[in-house]
Amino acid sequence: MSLYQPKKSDRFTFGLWTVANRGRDPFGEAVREAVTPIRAVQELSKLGAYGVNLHDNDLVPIDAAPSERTRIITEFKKVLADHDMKVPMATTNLFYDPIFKDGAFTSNDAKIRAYAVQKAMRGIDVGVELNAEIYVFWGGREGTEVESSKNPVEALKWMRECLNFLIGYCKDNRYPLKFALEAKPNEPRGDLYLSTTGAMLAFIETLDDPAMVGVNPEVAHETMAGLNFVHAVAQAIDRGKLFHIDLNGQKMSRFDQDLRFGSEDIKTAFMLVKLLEDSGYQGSRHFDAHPYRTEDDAGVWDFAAGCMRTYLILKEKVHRFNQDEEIQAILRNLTADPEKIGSSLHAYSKANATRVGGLAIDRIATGKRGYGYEKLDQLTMEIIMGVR
Ligand code: DIG
Ligand code: MN
Ligand code: MN
Repeated sequence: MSLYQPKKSDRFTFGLWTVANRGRDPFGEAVREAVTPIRAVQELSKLGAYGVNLHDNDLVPIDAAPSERTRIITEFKKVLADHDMKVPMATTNLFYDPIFKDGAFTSNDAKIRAYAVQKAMRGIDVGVELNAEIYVFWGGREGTEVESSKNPVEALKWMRECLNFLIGYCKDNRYPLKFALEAKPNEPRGDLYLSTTGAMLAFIETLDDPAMVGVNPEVAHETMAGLNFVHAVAQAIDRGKLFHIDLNGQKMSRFDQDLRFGSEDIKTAFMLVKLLEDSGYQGSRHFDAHPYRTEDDAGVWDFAAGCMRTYLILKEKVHRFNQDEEIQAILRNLTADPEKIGSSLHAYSKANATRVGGLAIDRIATGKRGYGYEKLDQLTMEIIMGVR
């Protein structure tokens, strides 16, 4: 087996909507036939994926009769079992249907908020039936174009009450799900509420059961806003809230491109894989991306294979980085603290205050220190470029 051949233990997953993407965009018609959920399971299993994820309507049409719903889910569960594929994450499509055009959980219309909660309850039922562990909420329509249309504080209260209602629904039914909130700064709305992972982390603490709720950061979404995605993920890890992640590629300050993982900023992709692997992240390596509009059916599977292969190549480079003695010696020297000054900052005490307050630190000499970052970054780049 090749070093870069995906294995089930790598926990690579794809949304059904990724390989089923037909290449439609705001300026062009679909260019590919849709890949059915069953074919997605079959083909992704062949490529070595661990599982697929889905919005409710990726599998069950929004107007399906209960008998049709049952038939579809039963058939899908069999295909999953036949191909040893899991459904670690599920979510609700609260953004495609016209009813949500001014929001779902933050709609001005209580009937629409109620319909969104009803649809999410049914979606949660499907997710639990498929043994999902994580339920993602991405508020694609939770935002504004006309700021005067909605009091933003009221909108956040509506978002909170809908999520609290669904937390209650899961607890009442003893569903073992955890929620993961996904931020995005804009698109398809002019501005989206709770636009960054950091904003979501603060919002989670205002919910009825914060422990049940984490985040699902997406590479493209923080990058669109010009933010450092690795730092966003680090903050989630620091809070024990990285419940899921959406991996893809993105050029800074553009529309949401959802490109193949690693296809753009390779250094960020490397540092992200390093953070996930070094931190011991145990969740899905989930790709929320889609093939270029230029691609035919063969290109769809090139896309899927490329996402996983790039992750594994970068994972092997992280191992090289961590084993590279020259790099590790530089890193050790950077944090060297022979006088154990750092330990005095771990917690306040009169003794530590006396010690820290009494330290004679030569500001001028210390300010002259060179950090050797040019060499460190060159060595890092040489690992990424494959010459170390
Ligand atoms: C878009 O980035 C969103 C939707 O595709 C879905 O709700 C979520 C799941 O990863 N990501
Ligand atoms: Mn996206
Ligand atoms: Mn996403």
